[in-house]
Amino acid sequence: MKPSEKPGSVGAGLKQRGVTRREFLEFCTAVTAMLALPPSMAKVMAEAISGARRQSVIWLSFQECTGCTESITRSHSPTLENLIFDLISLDYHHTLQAASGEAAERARASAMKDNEGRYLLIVDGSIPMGNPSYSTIAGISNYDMLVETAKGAAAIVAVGTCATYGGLPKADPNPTGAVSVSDIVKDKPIINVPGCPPIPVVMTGVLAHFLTFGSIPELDDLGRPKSFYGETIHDRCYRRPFYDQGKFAESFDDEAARQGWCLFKLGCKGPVTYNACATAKWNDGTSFPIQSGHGCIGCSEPNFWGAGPLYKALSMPVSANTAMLGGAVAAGAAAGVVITWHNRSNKSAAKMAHDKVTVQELTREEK
Ligand code: FSX
Repeated sequence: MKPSEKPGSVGAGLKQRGVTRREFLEFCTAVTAMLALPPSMAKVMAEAISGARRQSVIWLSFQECTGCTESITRSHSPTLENLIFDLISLDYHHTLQAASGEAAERARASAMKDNEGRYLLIVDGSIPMGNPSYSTIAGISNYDMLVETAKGAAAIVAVGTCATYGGLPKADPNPTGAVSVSDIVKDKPIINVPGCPPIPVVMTGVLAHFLTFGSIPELDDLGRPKSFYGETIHDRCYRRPFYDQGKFAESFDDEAARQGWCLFKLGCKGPVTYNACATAKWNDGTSFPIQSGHGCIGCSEPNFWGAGPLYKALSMPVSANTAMLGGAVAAGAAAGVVITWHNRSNKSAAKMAHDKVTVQELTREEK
């Protein structure tokens, strides 16, 4: 009997639900494309996943707004339904599970016992260290629940900026003493999937990678998967040609904004924000904030909320181009080109080294 035919395997479950091999292969092709893997990996992924047992997943939610769960329910490739029913066994999730109270806690305890060392722990929300009673579940503090559940996990996925860096709860003055998952757990592989909330297909793509390879994807120095966080929003933004030409909207309702010019001067944080919004987009690939007329607010970067005003331009181009554009459009365009050249050379060097470019570095170069 092939592994994919064994009772309890994902393959057997797919067959039972009437999913054909061809359909599953198509699904795997979409996922490999999303993960920037070679097309040949689709077959490997199909074999690996269908022969495996459904992955036990425990999802803990701490100090957060439930935006991350809201977001994952919008996943289109794979859909949440695919994941829950076909690929994983979501053994604990406050918002999505049917069980409540003691039954829910029993489900967490038995998933931990039955899958010791093998289950995947997903965490959204930050952990309050100021006082254990600031946030509790079933009378257990967030800290205690995290430490207890992390112990037997194979790996941890911190989803959302709250879990990855502290996020909104950690914003000054950080009244609860909020910290991130990696501030507490030091002895487990942690994949950071920041964003407030994160892009749905990025969350599910990370899960699909783990299911296929049984390992975590290649991460950058902030623990983020390089396949999704390797480039800035600015690098892939469709308004980028306007930036390069020095064409900027000055207000949200001016003619330049109507023409779709660059939103940099209105505070767009795209140049220093690493995420896949411009390519993966949202709502089944429909759009992303910049496409709907608002600059990127940098929600997937550390210190989001504490990094400065949302509507103030990042650095020099505001004053440089204001002066130059006042005199001549051509001069403004030239400024854009020069700035772009500096930023690009910085970024390509950083990319080669898999380093990050910071606001400070861009500011320094552009002065
Ligand atoms: Fe935080 Fe997520 Fe922002 Fe909200 O769970 S990342 S506040 S979208 O909900 O944690």
